[in-house]
Amino acid sequence: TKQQQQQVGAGPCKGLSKASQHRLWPEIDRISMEQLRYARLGVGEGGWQLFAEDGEMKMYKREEEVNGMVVDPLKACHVVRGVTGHEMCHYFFSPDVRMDWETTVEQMTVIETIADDTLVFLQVHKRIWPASQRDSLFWSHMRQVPDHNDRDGHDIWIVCNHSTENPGFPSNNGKCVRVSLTVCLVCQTFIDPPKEGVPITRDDITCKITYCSVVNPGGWAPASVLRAVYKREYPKFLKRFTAYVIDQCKDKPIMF
Ligand code: 18C
Repeated sequence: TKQQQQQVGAGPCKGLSKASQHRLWPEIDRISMEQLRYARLGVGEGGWQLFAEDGEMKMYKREEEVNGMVVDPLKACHVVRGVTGHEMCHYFFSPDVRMDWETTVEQMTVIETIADDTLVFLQVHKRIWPASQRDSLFWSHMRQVPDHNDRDGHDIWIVCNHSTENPGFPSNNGKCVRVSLTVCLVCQTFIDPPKEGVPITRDDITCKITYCSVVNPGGWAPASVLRAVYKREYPKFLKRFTAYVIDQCKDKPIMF
């Protein structure tokens, strides 16, 4: 029964998302958990090459092409102090703050609210000369998952974004070429052992993040321009986004 389902939960999901009744749910659940496993694999194997580094931020890519289009998978690792994984994921997911940190987007619309933790976005991206302008349509799902390797029971938070289709918003009608994307942000919170009777402060918190992304440009774009955009935009995004979250959180109570 529905009640039993809610009690036992479904798979690795702690509670059952309201999105579980939706036609996209099997795909959302499967891709999110696949992305979680993929994010947690190291970069030691699989031919990852380091292409950008800044303090504790490290970005790796694998050069890949599909039908002559660059689709280089990216994997980035970073350590951010003073914020939790829940906070990181909250600001990455929330449409309310998207335009405050996202610099590749010209226009953002939530076209469907599947549940509080699951939305469908349509985004029009900034145009890069000489290529056509791009847009993207994707579901975005946020979830807390238990970390079985962590005795202290610190959970992992994930946001997964994955392209989808919607008959009301067909691709390539008009000026934009639709990109397809699979992106995930996986965050783990570490807390320094608190001293007796002393409350945990932001100085005791460290967040380890992994960001993975594969974007297919959806139509021809010059490989050299694309790789140059990639090399500039991903480090810019991760630095700007993490600084934004630190700044937003600093005077707020900790959201564990
Ligand atoms: O993950 C990020 N943001 C999320 C919320 O917005 C979401 C979005 C993913 C963006 C996918 C990229 C879409 C293509 C955009 C076109 C490029 C615009 C650049 C404008 C520069 C001023 O998951 C953070 C995203 C971080 C930045 C991503 C850069 C990706 C570059 C890939 C290029 C592929 C498109 C090719 C366009 C033609 C270029 C010659």
